[in-house]
Amino acid sequence: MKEQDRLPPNQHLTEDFPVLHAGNIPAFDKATWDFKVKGLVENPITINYDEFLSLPSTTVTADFHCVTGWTKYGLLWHGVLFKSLASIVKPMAEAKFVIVVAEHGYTTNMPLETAMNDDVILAYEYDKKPITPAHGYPLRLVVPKLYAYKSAKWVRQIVFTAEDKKGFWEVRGYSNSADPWKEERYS
Ligand SMILES: Nc1nc2c(c(=O)[nH]1)N[C@H]1C(S)=C(S)[C@@H](COP(=O)(O)O)O[C@H]1N2
Ligand SMILES: [Mo]
Repeated sequence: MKEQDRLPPNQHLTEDFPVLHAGNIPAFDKATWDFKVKGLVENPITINYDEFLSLPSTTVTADFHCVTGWTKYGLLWHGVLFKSLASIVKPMAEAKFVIVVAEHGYTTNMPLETAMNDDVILAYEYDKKPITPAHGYPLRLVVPKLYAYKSAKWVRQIVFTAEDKKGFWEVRGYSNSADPWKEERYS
């Protein structure tokens, strides 16, 4: 793809990697940290950080689009694909949405079908190093095809549901569908 074709409408390119979030960067205590996948799944799991790191992992290179207007090209993430996590927990037929729960009660939501996309990853490394705390260490979701408020930092739970439930920015007026190519910024 040509460079200019990679930029969604009314976005501008940034070289650095801005840090953007509500609230404070949460502390990480490996002794108490856990990760849960629950709701409408056959095999709910609660695992610790070492167990998460031992899951089959892969690398995703993807552009990143913030709804406030900046885009960064070619971010290199390493972690566990959402779809490989789904193959472990086995979503029930009734599961149609996922609610992503992060520290401090930040949440975001999307159709299960969207989360199952090949490039949706629960990442613990950025640029071949552990993600920095400001960018979501120890674990963040990355949903490259949607505006970055869907890419929750400091993730602790994934909940599979039958009904959609708007997350932190979605209830504050940002688009529920968040497609940068359709410029779905506000609802
Ligand atoms: N937990 C949490 N995750 C979050 C946010 C937040 O406020 N809290 N902000 C989102 C928004 S609006 C953006 S643009 C990206 C920014 O990611 P970055 O700080 O790594 O660039 O994080 C997203 N994930
Ligand atoms: Mo954002």
